[in-house]
Amino acid sequence: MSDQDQRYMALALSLGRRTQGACWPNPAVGCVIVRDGRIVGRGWTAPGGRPHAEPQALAQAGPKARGATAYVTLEPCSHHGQTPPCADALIGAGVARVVAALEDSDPRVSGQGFDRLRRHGIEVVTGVLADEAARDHAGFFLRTEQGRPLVTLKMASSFDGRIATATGHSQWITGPGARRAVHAMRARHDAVMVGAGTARADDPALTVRDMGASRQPVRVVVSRHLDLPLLGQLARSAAEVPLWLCHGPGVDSERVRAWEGLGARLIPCALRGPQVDPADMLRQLGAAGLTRVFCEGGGALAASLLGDDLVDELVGFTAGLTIGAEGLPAIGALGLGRLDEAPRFDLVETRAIDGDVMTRWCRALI
Ligand code: AOF
Ligand code: ZN
Repeated sequence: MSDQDQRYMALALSLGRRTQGACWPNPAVGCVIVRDGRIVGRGWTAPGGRPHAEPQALAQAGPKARGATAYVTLEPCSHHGQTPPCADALIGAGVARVVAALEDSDPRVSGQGFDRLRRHGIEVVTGVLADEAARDHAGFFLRTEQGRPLVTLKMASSFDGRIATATGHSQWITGPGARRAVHAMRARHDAVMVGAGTARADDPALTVRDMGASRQPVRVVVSRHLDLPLLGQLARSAAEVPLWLCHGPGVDSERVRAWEGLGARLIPCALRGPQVDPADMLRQLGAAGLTRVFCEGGGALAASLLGDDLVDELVGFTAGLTIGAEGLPAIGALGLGRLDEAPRFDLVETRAIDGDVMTRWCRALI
């Protein structure tokens, strides 16, 4: 694998990321077409998931695609869906070589896209920047292979890991720069999720603001009893921005009707103990098409996801203040006896944002 292949694949990956959060259940793929050392086409999966990346890059390249190399972050598709197979588009355009990062995990494709290209005499190289691509497409792979979306758990806390004082005062712990970074992260996920306690305490809108987002993430609220304020920000905006409510069995039918009347989608989930079962809930969100979920707390929901090993990425914003032991902890009880039972993550990024520090940690996925 040459340096040049890696450079063009890095560009294809960055193009693909442009629609992360806006094309679920499809993966956000990037494509670059290079002929004689010049980039002649760039494409990425369109918001909503179609058209796919390759036909857009090919359209830009026009006749220059003949004899060119196409760099794609995922195996070109081979199935007839709502659009014709991308493998056929590459063959038809006369591309000589396809460099892909990873094989597609969708059973309609997995390996058949590569086979088709090779059968038509196209040289196929795979595995270029595969680790980076696996991170970018992790939500898509988790959904197709395990039936659940990727979960990013975010917390904005004091130096001592608290998210509010004992009286519930929480605005604001981190500064405006960190809050802007949170909005940018929301935009790169298919859905933003909070527990009922946070929805009641903060009355959040959970929308992406001032980012020029092409699509708002779905708002997911987890509420065992569906006891959420019908006059809050979530209720007011339920007709415009999707609001999905995950609740337990036997909830009051009046509440169900009221929320449905406001435009919310109700998702009944199984219970585990007194709580909504996090694994069942994520399975249902996966079945509904979500590939990337950004969980913003609170402590009880965070603990239930962590306790079941359902968190793939942690994002922390830490502010330089201390709130003390009586403050509200960012993560509820995990009931651990030994440290080796604690879910552990690898540090992948640290950044100072104004006066706060952002850290990002990943579960090893590959
Ligand atoms: C590509 N390029 O840019 C994307 C691909 O529902 P459909 O027909 O649009 O197909 C969705 C599947 O296509 C999806 O599950 C994945 O296998 C592939 N996505 N493939 O060649 C793209 N987004
Ligand atoms: Zn395709």
